[in-house]
Parts: sequence; structure tokens; C-alpha cells
Amino acid sequence: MKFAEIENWITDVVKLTNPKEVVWCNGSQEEHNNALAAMAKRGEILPITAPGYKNCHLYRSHPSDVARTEHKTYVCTNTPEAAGPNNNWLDPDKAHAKVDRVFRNCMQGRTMYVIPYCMGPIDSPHSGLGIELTDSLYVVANMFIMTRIGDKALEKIKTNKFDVVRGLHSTADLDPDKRYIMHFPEKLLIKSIGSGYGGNALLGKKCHALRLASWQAKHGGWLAEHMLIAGIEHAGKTHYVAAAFPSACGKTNLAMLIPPEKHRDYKIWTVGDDIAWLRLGEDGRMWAMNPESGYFGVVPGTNENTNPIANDMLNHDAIFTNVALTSEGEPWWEGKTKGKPQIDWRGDPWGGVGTAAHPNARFTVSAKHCPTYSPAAEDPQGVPLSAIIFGGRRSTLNPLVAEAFDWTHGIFMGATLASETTAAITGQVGTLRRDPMAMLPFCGYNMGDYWQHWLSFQDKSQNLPRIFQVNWFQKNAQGKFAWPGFGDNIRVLKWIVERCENKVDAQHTPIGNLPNIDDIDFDGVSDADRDQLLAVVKKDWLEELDDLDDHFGKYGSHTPPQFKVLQERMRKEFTTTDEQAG
Ligand code: SAT
Ligand code: MN
Repeated sequence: MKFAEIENWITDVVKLTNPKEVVWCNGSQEEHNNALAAMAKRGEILPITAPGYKNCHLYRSHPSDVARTEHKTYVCTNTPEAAGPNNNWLDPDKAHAKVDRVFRNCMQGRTMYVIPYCMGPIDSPHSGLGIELTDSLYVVANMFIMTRIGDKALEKIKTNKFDVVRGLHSTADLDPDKRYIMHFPEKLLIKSIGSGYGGNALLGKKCHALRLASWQAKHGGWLAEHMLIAGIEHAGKTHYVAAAFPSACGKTNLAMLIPPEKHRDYKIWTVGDDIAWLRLGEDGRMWAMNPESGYFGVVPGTNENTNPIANDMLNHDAIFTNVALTSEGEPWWEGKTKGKPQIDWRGDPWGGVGTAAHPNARFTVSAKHCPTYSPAAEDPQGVPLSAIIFGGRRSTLNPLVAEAFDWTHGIFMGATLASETTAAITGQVGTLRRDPMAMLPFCGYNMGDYWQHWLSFQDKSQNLPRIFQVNWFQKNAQGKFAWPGFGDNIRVLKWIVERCENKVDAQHTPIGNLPNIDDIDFDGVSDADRDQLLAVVKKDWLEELDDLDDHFGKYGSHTPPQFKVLQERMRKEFTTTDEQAG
């Protein structure tokens, strides 16, 4: 895109929104410090003054604005079919008219910040460029941490050689009824208004790096995915994996995993915790790049046992969103092992009802502060993947781990992923929904076409990563988690690596290859829990296969025909073989 077109767009936006001034962000540390200081002065952000914290701040978002709002998120393609049943769709002209009415004069008396940014290392040919216009300093401060903002990105944009995603954002009056997060894939344009929160407002993240990037990727022959990227080092060799889990299902914890003492012969390197851009290398391997430069992680549950790395990063240069405070002014959240809340996330005295921190409270920290940050994360080519992992939060059915028979079956595993909803989205928590590849809220086009796109890689390479499905969240008859999770997930990663190196056999079941009991360390897990974790229960799986008819049926002729074939093959295998394990 030509820079002159971008300048014209900015002029039009200024006319529409009528800010008192326009400020271009240069991306310097000084600018970031000034932004935090200005917010603190206006009372929009609270410096954490408790001993042991350096340059940390607490931001309280509006109580009606605490998570992504999927029902107000639209993909406005030229035809509804292109957006697919997985997206809310509006005709682009009608969408512009609707949202521009709310944008009119919304920045009156306010400053509009222009944030040029780059998703991915500045010097990578695979990075993506964008410009976000916003009237929120909180957005500026978070974008500084989460993406590469400022002069270097602008220089690249000014070469006129690259596509540029344009994003317009205003918090306006935060009215949930006038909240819209709109995407115009054909124009690489985003318009978001009425929310200042996370994925609704930091437009580089879900709006650009997933919804629009998935559209760009479909046309450019690559993939934009809701995945962490981690290196697993053992015996002098590092295998990289990318893993897709829905929001608030432990991507950050897995990406920063510290193995327990017994498994210290393994080390995890953090490349990314939320988004991965994948493309085929000349060697036929799939290479993954993290387009972000920071973490916007879930705070509740974070402590020295569940995620010691994140826990240690939270005492300097962190922005907290919607946590509680102790009487000493220390940030506090459910799962924190020290202190007691005195002020809740709204800023009110803590009354003991509900949670003191919001369940979707977040921290923003720079990746550079992560002690396990992989040097390869800054590599312009990214890292080569040995395995792709799909996982959901499912209290029943899915075993602890299963390996796909082949690429097509692996895509089927991803496409059938289901997960119980979390506080990361506005709405009911704990309802099971299909969340294919953990991309249901983020795929910027028809999910059926997206599955076809994934499948198309099969013919392009003999060297694709292996695919696995995991489930850390099975519950036993007592309603407790059957698997210890967190650091102990290394036991499963170890099996995955050993499979990639062809070091261990597996058991064939109709739904995939499962580990032999002795090949996974079940120390501390009861025999009953272990058996449940590895069970493939015929009756439940036959029900699941029936349920998939509805799921796939939704996408009509866009659903790859290969999925039906796989369903039939599994049904047949279940009905012609005797009871499966468990
Ligand atoms: O609010 S975000 O979209 O940034 C976090 C998430 O839901 O994954
Ligand atoms: Mn996410």
C-alpha cells in the first residue's frame, strides 16, 4: 500500500472523529514512560508503590468492558459466504455507515495517537505491518509492549512495498450497545469502537494477527494461528512445537513451563504464547514465527508453582489489568499464594463475594523480560516445527494425548476440537462449544474454507510436522482434575518428542495413536485416573461422531469431504472391533 493512501485515510479519520490533536508514536522507551506518567497523572492508571515492584501499574477497565465481546465482532466481507457461519457478518457499506455514526466526533477534545507497528521481527520478510489510530493511551502503552511500534515500522511502511493493515480504534463512551469490532478483510481494515479491552482494542493482536492475517494467509499460502510456540531442548537437540488452545486454557503456562526436578533433563524455550504465523520453508518443513513481542497473559492462577517464570516477571515493568490490591498496595489475584485482597478489581473495598480479581484479569509484559525467551524468537525465519498440538478444555472424552495417523487426520482432530468456555469472552463460562483449531473467534473467513486451506499443505510437502491432540482437563468421578497439569505437562511433551524421534511405539485406537502406559510418567496419578486419562470409550466416541454431523453440517459444501470419510472409518472401526482400551 502507498503511504500517500495511508495519509489520506488518516486525514479522513481526523475529519470524522475530530480529535484536538494528532500525535505520531516513535516507539521510544521515553515515549512509553511518558504515556504511563500521563495516565497516572490523570488517574487512569495506578502506579504500584508497594515494595518489591518496579515500574508496575494497575489499570481498571470499565466493569462492562472486561473481555472480548464476540457477539459484537463482525467480519464484513463482500459476501456472507466468504465470512462463513463462524462469523457475524454485515454488508461492508452498511457496516461502515453503522459504525461511522458512532465514530463521528468521538475524539472531540481528545488526542489521536498514530501507532505504526510491525508484527514480527522488523527485519523479517514474513512480518506484517500495520497502523493503529487510537484515542487510548492504555492501548498505546500495551501496543508498545506487545508489538514493535514506532519509527522502524514506519520506515518500512514508507517504502510502499508492503501490505499495511489499517486499524481505527476509539473507546468512545464505552457503551456496550454501541460497541463494534469490525473487520473488512478485502480492505485490510479494522474499525473498533466502544471497548478499551485487550483483543478488542489492541488491534495488532486478534484483529490483525489472526482475523485479517488468516485471510492474508489463505491468499498467500500460509497460516495465522492461535498458537503458542515453544522449544523443547533435550540431550543437545531442540524440537519446536506449536500448540493451539482456546483463550485462558494454559498457552502461556505451557510456553513458559519449568519441568519439575525429575524432568530437568528437559528445558522449555519460550518463542510465543498466543499467536503463530506458519509457513512452509524451502526445506518443506513448516516454520513458525511469533508476530508479537510481549505477553497479555491471564493473571488469576499464576503463582510460583503454576508458572514461576511469569510470576517472576510480574514485579517489574508490568501493566496489570483488573487485579485486586492488598492493604500494602500489592497486586493480588485468586491463586496468589501471599497476601489478602483489600480492594477488588473495580477499586471497591473487597466484600468477599465472587472474586477479588476479575477472572480475566491480565498482565502485559515484554517478551524480553522472560528468562526462557528463546533467542530464535527474533530469527527472521522463525523456527522449524516438529509437531503441532491441538488442545481443548474438556472434562470428559478426549484422552490425555493422542497422535494423528497422518496430516488429514490431524486436521480433523483440530477441526473437531471442543472446549468449555472461559472468562476470556463475555458470556457464560463452562459451556462446551466446538472451537476448531482454537480459532472459532479468530478465523477471518469461512471455517470450511479454512479447513480446506490447512488440508492443502498435504500436497505441498513430505516434511510436515506431526499432529497431536492433548487434554489436560479431564475430571475424575470426584470432580477433580485427573492430570496434574502445569509443569507436569512436560511428561506429555516428552512423549511427543519421543514419537517425533521414532523412539517409542504407540497403541492404535480408532481415534488416534495413544501412548503405551509405560511410556508416560504417571507418577503420583492414581491407577483409576491413569486409566481414565488413556481411555477411549466406544459409546462416548460414537456419540461424539454423531455430534460432528451437526458441526460439519453447518459449513455445508465448504466442509472438506475427507472429514466424512474419516468419521465413517472411525464408526466402522468402533463397531467392528471389540471394546477398546478402557
Ligand atoms: O483479549 S485477548 O483476545 O487479547 C486475550 C484472549 O482472549 O486470548
Ligand atoms: Mn489468545
